[in-house]
Amino acid sequence: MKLIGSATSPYVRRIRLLLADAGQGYEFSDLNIYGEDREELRRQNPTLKIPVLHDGDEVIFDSRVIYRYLQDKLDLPGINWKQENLLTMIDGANDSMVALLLTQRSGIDISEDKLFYNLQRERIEQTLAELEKLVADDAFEVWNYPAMCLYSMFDWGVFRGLLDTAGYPHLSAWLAEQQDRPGIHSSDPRTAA
Ligand SMILES: N[C@@H](CCC(=O)N[C@@H](CS)C(=O)NCC(=O)O)C(=O)O
Repeated sequence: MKLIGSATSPYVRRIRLLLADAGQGYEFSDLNIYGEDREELRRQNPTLKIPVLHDGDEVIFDSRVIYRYLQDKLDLPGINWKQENLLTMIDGANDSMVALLLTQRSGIDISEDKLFYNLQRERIEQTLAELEKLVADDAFEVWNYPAMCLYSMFDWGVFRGLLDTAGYPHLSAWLAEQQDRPGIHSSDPRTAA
């Protein structure tokens, strides 16, 4: 198995955590998707996004689909409808944070009172407030795929300076409790930056 990604991507990290937890070995291709490895990304995925998983002749795009593929292949637990909604919330916050980061990197001031930035900020705040409540209610007690996605998203938001841990005491405490889970340290975006 080969995972095409980058050492800092939260969508790639969730799959790295999953593979580590399942004890599945794999080759990791760490691309600079906005720089020198752009051509390789074009060859890998027409949507120009990571992660991409290669397994023999199969090439799978998108972390959510990769999970479904690995679930079948490695006999992992299924995701129920409630958990699908958790993934949608986590992805909503994560996509908006990626959009804000790329806007910021384009030299645009994202603190301006503009519709697009306001909508992203509102989505991030709303989903994170809901996730904070769910963590307080022990909805993420089990270290499963939604928990790995939550960990990767929240830790990445903090790493990129888009989230303030002080506003999310339950999430922050939950994050600290997961430090010894398989793959957490080796996939830390801070060690790659
Ligand atoms: N829905 C996709 C999202 C993946 C995604 O947005 N990945 C980011 C890296 S963190 C990316 O490739 N961004 C490239 C771009 O937006 O141009 C998934 O779950 O795999």
